[in-house]
Amino acid sequence: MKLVVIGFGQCGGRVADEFARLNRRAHGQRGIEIITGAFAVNTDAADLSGLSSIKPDYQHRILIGGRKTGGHGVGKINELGAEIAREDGDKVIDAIRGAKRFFESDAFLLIASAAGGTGSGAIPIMTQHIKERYMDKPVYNLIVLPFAHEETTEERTIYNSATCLKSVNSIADAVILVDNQRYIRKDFSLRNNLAKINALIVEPFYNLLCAGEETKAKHIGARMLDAGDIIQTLVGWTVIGYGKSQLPMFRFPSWRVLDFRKKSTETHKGIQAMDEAISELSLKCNPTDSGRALYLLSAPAKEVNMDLIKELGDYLRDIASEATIRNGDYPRERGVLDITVILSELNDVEKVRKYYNTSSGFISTIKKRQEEIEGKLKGIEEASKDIPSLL
Ligand SMILES: Nc1nc2c(ncn2[C@@H]2O[C@H](COP(=O)(O)OP(=O)(O)OP(=O)(O)O)[C@@H](O)[C@H]2O)c(=O)[nH]1
Ligand SMILES: [Mg+2]
Repeated sequence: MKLVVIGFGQCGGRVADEFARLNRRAHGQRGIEIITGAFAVNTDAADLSGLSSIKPDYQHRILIGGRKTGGHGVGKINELGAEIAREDGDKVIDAIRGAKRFFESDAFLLIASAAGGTGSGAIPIMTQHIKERYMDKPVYNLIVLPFAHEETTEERTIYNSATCLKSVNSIADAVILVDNQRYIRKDFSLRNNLAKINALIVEPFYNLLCAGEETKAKHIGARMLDAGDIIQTLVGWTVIGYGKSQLPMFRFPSWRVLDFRKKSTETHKGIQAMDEAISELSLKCNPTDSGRALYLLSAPAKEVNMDLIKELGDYLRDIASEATIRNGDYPRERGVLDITVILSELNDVEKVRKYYNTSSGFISTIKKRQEEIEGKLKGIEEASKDIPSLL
C-alpha cells in the first residue's frame, strides 16, 4: 500500500518525518516504495527546520499562518490552528498536486497530536479539504494522545483533545489512535525521548505497507495482504499493535527433530508474537468492541504453515469475537516472526469517552472565566471613562 503522509504541528511533522525514513528503509532494504510523498505543515518555522528526512524545500515543509503567528506557532489554541488551516489550506493542496508519484497513492494519512494547537486544529479542516478534493481516495488520520502528566497540568490538553477527536471522527475514514503514555509503561526514560517513541509508533506500518507492494514471487505469501484488505478494514476508531518473536537462525535438519515438536514450537512463537501485539496496542481498548480486524504474519517462508495461520486466526477470533477478520502472510525476514494487528470500527473507546466527559465539565468553567474576564475588562473601562486619552 502506498500512502501520501502529511504531518501537522510539531508532533505530526516529526511522525511524518519518521514515515519518510520508513520509506527510505523499504527502498534500501527491499527495493519498494510505500510513501509517495511526505509533507510537514506547521505554523512554527523552527519546528519545520528541525526535521531531517522530509525534503527541505517549501513545497514539502509548508509554513502556514506566517502572517498571524510570525512563524511561532499558535500556543495551544487549536481554534487558531483551525482558522489558519482554513485560510492557508490551499498551500497544502498545491504541494500534494506537485508530488511526482501522487497518482500511484492508495490513501492519505494525516498525522497530528490531539493536545497541541496547530496540529489539533488543522487536521480536521485539512481532512475535510482533502476529502472534498480527492473523493476517490480514503483519508485516514493518526492522532497522538498526550502523556498522563500533561492531562493533569493543563486544562487545554483535555479540551483540545476532545474537540480534535470529535471533529476528526466525523470526517476521516478512520482514526488511528496512538497513546503516548503507552510507550513509557515499560521504559520511563522514553518520556524524554520522543524520537524513540516516534520510531515505535511507525514500526507496525513497515510490513503492513510493504506486503502488498512486493513483486518478487519468493516474497509473496499464500494469502497476500494488499491495499484492498487494509482499506476494507480501516473504519472509524482504530488501534494498531505489533509483536515479534526471535527464531533460531539455524535449524537442525528436520529429520533430527520430531515433526510435531517443530510445529508446536512455531505455533508457540506465533502466539507469543500475537500476544505481544495485542498487549502493546497503540491505545488500551477492548478487542470485543471491534467490528473489523486484520493480522499480518511475517516470517521466513519455511516457518509459515497452515497450523500456525489457523492458530493465530482462532486466537484473534476468541478475543475479537464480533469482528470480521482479514489476514495475510508475508514471507520475509530470517530469524524473526512478527505480527501486526489492526482492530478497527471500535464502538467504544474509554479514553475518548473520558476526554468528552471531562471537557463537558470544563466548558461551563471556561465560559464563566471568559465572562468574568470580560466583566472585569468592562469594569476597568467604565472606571476610565472620564479620563482623557492621549490617542
Ligand atoms: N509522540 C510524540 N508526541 C509529541 C511529539 N511532539 C509533541 N508531542 C506531543 O504533542 C502534544 C503537543 O502538541 P504539538 O504537536 O507540540 O503542538 P503543535 O501542533 O505544534 O501546536 P502549537 O505548538 O500549539 O502551535 C503533547 O501531547 C506532546 O506530548 C513527538 O515528536 N512525538
Ligand atoms: Mg508547535
